[in-house]
Amino acid sequence: MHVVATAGHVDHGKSTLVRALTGMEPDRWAEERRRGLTIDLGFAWRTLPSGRPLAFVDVPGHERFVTNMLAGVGPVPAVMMVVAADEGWMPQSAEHLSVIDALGLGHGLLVVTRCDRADPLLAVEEATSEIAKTCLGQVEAVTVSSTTGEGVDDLLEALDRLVTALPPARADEPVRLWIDRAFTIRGMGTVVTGTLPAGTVSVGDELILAPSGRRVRVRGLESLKKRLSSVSGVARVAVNLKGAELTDVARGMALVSPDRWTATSTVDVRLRGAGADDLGRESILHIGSAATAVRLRRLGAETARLTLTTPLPLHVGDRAIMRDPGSRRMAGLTVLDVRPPPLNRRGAAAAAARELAGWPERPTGGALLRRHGFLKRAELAIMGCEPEDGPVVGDWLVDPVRWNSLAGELSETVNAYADRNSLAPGLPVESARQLLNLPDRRLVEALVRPPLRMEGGRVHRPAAAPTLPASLAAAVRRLEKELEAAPFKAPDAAHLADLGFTSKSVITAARAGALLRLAEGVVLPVEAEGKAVQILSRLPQPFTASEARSALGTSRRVAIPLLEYLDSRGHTVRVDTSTRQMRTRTPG
Ligand SMILES: Nc1nc2c(ncn2[C@@H]2O[C@H](COP(=O)(O)OP(=O)(O)O)[C@@H](O)[C@H]2O)c(=O)[nH]1
Ligand SMILES: [Mg+2]
Repeated sequence: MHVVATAGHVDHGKSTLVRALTGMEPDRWAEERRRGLTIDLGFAWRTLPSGRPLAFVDVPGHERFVTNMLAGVGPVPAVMMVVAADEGWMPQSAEHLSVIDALGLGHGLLVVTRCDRADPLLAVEEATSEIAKTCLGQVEAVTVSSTTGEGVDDLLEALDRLVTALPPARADEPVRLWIDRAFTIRGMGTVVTGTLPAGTVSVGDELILAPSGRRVRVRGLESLKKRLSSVSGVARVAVNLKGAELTDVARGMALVSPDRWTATSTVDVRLRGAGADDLGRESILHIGSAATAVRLRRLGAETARLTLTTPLPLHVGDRAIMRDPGSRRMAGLTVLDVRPPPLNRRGAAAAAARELAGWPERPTGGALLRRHGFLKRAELAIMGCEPEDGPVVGDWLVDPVRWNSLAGELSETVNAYADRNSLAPGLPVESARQLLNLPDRRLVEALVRPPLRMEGGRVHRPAAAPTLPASLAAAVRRLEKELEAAPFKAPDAAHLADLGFTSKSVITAARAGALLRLAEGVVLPVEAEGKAVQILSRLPQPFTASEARSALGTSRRVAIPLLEYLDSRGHTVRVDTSTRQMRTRTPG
């Protein structure tokens, strides 16, 4: 099934058109029929010439009911923009089109109605050029008269073409059914309806009512008045709920899959559209059928942190609308983070803005990991992201750059502890966890790499290294100094001698952990290991030895044994004969 919403100025013939197309009455309320005015959403459906069922969500055009319009269009993937031939482009046509544009709806049709009253040519031209400026782009235009029936068959053909072009919805996505109606049916109990954009709902499923978190069960299901045992999006569905009274449910709430969503009241977003700069600190956030007051704190030119009055089940990548009902200013937004870190420190807002500025339109798991450092696999799923790579420890996913710098911090922390407590047997793991601000002790344990070691629940540094003879220590310092700017330009044999090394003293210094001896005569300072991991983590993965060589700014003589050393230390892993990748993938 497919679902299409109407849009357009009041009295331009949207409801009459839906009636002409379906033979059903979209204006459900007596008051609507008495006043000849759509106030709330209407629902109707029919079978297209191709045999496919198509449902319509008819929205009110009057500006007073724009919240209802937004609730109807919010979860729907395609629209029918309606303009009357005898009135042409009007303010509400423009406002509805901005809503469509802000939501990023990419599929639609132009229908010029009331063609028996006026030549549609001008209205078609005007509307086509307005629509072309938005994400709908060039749309097909159909002219009809709902009273004479002229053009209705052409419109049905055009609707068939429109739905054929829609990208298929995925049946395995997590369910989020925004509720647009709730009522009771005698003998059945509570029923809610909505447009299911993707995912599958089946009789017997347990779902969560957001934002309350109440667990409910699907007792029965209907779509287009047919009883079904299972429905996949896109579809209009009516769900008979067990575990909820009518007073527990309302428009704007959502039924969601357990463990796949979090109801959040703080989000970081990217704003877009002409109205974005003029939005005040208070406005209304509209997504799906929900509308809630939000406070806006600007981070950067395009990014902001929103605090929601009512928590909503949101995923990163969600598109929504911010609208100020007073000034009617409006902007579209994309959700970037649903669990943003607090902005406590000075300069935290500016840092967040810099960080988010580079994020892709649909945030990736890598970007979220870079920001949060560590996330459990399940947390990433709840945020709306599939992890790109396997967990590092238990079910923890880790940002590779952060992970690498933590290894250094752990070693410093352990050394500092040992210096202060010369008699104590190593730093307790729990203390290390707290000092490094890690969420799980297992992460500390995984960070312990030679020369550090774990013993008796404590992290120990190596037994006091044999101190190097002063002349050798001086040679090591000269090497370090010389390679400060070019850490992978290992000196050749003659130059090593100039620095004060002999082939024997190189081995002594390497054993003491004062330098890295990668191969006969190939020597680097110990910091080279961490620096190499950092640089290689930023390469597109996997990479070849020669890509690694040029990123490290060195020669094959150094690159090949260095890569083999990194393999042996577990930083890199061979993918095939010519490529390697980091064990934890590149963020981004
Ligand atoms: N002559 C004529 N009148 C129409 C046509 N379509 C709608 N109307 C009339 O236009 C008025 C507004 O129609 P309605 O469907 O309620 O508009 P909506 O507010 O966009 O839903 C009503 O009086 C309709 O009878 C049409 O194709 N031809
Ligand atoms: Mg109407």
